[in-house]
Amino acid sequence: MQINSVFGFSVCVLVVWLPSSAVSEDQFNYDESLVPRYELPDPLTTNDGLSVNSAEVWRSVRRQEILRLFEQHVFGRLPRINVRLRVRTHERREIMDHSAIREQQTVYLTDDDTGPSIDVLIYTPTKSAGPIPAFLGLNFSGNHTVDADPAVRLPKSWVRRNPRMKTISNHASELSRGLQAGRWDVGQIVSRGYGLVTAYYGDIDPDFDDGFQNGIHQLDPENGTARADDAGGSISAWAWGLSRILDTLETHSQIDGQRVAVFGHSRLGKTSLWAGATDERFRLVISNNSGCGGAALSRRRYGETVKRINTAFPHWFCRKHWEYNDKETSLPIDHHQLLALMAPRPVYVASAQDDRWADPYGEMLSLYHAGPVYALFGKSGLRSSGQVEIGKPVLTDVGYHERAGKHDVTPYDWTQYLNFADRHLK
Ligand code: GTR
Repeated sequence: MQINSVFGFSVCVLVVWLPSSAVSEDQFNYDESLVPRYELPDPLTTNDGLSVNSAEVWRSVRRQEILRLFEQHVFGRLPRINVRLRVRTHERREIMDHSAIREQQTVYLTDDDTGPSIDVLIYTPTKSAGPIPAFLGLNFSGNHTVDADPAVRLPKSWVRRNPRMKTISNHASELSRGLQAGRWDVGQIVSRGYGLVTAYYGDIDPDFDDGFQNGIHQLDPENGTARADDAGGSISAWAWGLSRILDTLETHSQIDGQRVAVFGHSRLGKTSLWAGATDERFRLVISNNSGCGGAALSRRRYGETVKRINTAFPHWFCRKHWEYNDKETSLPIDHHQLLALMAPRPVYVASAQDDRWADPYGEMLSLYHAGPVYALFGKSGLRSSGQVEIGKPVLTDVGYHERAGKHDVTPYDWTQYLNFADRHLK
């Protein structure tokens, strides 16, 4: 498949959001006319060069191959940790004028309360006829940043020092209560009949390069041995954690564990995609502004590049992924195949217009090129590879929108996810 830039003009937007490490923007390309010509690996040709022409062959052969290629060359394997989960509920109370129930639980990963554990925050509508579908997503700064109520527990695990989060040490601050509530539209989600489940990603694996010693890595039998090239990085650890939370939702009294959508923003959008790929129990998968290493096509080298992401965040991917710094064309996969791993389940990709760093058009093209795999199942992907109008969502068996504004999660985004979920989960 030969792909050329579709624009004859230059798009020069240099407003990017680079929270974690300063970088000079002019090293990166934001000009569509300078996107290199590239050829995407065909999702429907096996490693041996055979054409895949049935859903059956996709499932039994090609899907396994692509999953393995992502394990070997991008994210690394999920940790091989066997756990017996224990759930303790600390709170179950009606909130929001009795319209919703909030639960706080701790999921213990060992028999000992002092071992690694994940605090989970759950919202469900007070009134529902039978088990309901739910969204599950990790949060960046602690459950207390999602909900300002002082009854919400502060994380005990490491948090990033961040003036915006009002933290001056690596401990959660009381002052950061509710600071990210705007990203979690609990009112809208619950009033439309869905549950919302979230947990702090640092409870699973603190987001810094510590040589994989902390979080759930403490439980990894491979820990202490020479690190394999395909050993999973933090994204694999976070994805593993999402699956463990899903395990607990399968026995939740109000949530239907068979209708859980996995959601994530930015690095956690890369994570929701990897969780959706590795765990087919997730019935719907949502990537919000996931960019490089998530929905975006690496070969486009638009905005963030493989080299930049591996350099700034060496712990996110497997070691083998570093070999593709400035060598994207040598990757045996590209990220349209990650999206194809969701098929035939519905997948939604959302971009933001000012989020050039994440390559909005590359995210959309990636979804478009996953289409042939959906077609094998008689499902429709995106119908055109042309740019989608800002603020005009496209909903088929996959969903896409580009919202005006910056890298973020807004009530507008949630409205689209709910509309999509109404079609596919209700
Ligand atoms: C950026 C990173 C992006 C994105 C973002 C985030 O610094 O370059 O890939 O993941 O962080 O997760 O906040």
